[in-house]
Amino acid sequence: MVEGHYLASGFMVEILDSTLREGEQTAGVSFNSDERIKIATALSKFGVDIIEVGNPGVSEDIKNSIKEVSNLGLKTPLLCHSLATKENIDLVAQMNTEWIGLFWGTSDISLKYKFNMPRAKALEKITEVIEYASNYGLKIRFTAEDASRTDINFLTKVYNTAKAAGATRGSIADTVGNLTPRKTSELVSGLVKSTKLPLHIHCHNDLGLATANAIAAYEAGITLIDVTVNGLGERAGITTLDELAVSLKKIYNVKNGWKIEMLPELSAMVERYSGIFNANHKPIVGKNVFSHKAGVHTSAVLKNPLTYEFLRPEEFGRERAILVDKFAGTAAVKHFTSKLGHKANDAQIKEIISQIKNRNRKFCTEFDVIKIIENVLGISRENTRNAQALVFVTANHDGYINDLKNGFAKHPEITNCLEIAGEYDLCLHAKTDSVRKLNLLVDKIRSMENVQKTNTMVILNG
Ligand code: HCA
Ligand code: CU
Repeated sequence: MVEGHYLASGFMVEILDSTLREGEQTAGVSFNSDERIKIATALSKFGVDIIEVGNPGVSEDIKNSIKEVSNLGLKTPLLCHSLATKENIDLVAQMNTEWIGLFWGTSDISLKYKFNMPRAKALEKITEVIEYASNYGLKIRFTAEDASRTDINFLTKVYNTAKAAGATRGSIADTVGNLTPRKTSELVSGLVKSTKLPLHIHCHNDLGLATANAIAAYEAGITLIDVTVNGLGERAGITTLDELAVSLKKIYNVKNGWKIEMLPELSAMVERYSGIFNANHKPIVGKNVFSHKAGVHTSAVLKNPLTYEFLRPEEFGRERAILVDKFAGTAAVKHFTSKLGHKANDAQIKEIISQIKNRNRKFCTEFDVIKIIENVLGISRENTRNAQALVFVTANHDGYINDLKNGFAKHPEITNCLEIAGEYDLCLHAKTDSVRKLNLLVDKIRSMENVQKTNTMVILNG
């Protein structure tokens, strides 16, 4: 079980990223060559230890893209996934990757319903394909598929058979996501003792436990953990790169040189290429995860962010937000008012809070708050003929950026539209002659077809 000393030991562990293999098995996802190259390059820069690039046997375009990625000469070793067939192994051997990942279902359910094969026959098959692949000089990761539902004695035999046939590493696949942290811990520590192969783990997220199980495997001495960016994969996906890497760094103090500051950018890139977007409260990269809302929280965070933050936004190139709406208290409203460049006395702050709390609308937006503050303070922006904002926009998919740009260009109140790199695709400059019009314009942009998400910053002086 979990040993206390592991918690502080910071021992290193490897990460294999499978966004380009498991990730592309997500419903509705297909990467093109250019996207594969960009994802692989970014993963290598981030510092994963192995990149699983796909199975060249799936389609001609995947085969060609794998070749292109392998021709990049990245410093990170590449692995091709392969069925346990000679044809597929022959194909992988042409891809010029260091690793091949072979897999065979070992649970009784797999043996009976997928292969109709007794255990002894499965061991023969595993030996045969591993020997065949080692003739090509490939490093072999052998995965016991559905390992987490495989009889433990047989599973041990499987890995030892794989080792005897020439496998370099073994992998424990929790193919249907039935493990728990405690079961993972017992399974991994048992297998680390009973097999001679360095072991990997591949945790599916059917119960939302994929990251917790991967962490339990780390504590129990696993050599490598499989992940995907944004947790993509079959059904509910697998362990998420950002959550795993940041947990290992922050809780276990591991010494791996992962560039965690790249995570938001990597996540945004994969969101765009996959068309699968994260929830706003997705850990680490979600839009809201460095925002503080309730009065009790914001007043404490303004004194010291440590009060309600374990992770610091600066570590990821992100910013903390102090939100102001009906939950806000004195500290947040004072903070916001002074950010606007205004001074307010206690009575005015009280009045502002009261108006915010008693607004008879479902939401109180930043624009509404500005309006209330300026009304209470007797400052009128309504007639300044100068209400401006920067609106950052992410398109649903790369292909829609131009359509959006063309749409925005027709809009006289959008005075500039720039394509930008990173989480957002476009930055718009919007200029109107009243806050009300600006508010309407931003609402319109938000509801436009192919706009995935927006972030609006009101220009205070300019
Ligand atoms: C699959 C199943 C797999 C294989 C893992 C591996 C699993 O989609 O082929 O080969 O390491 O979860 O068991 O992803
Ligand atoms: Cu899988």
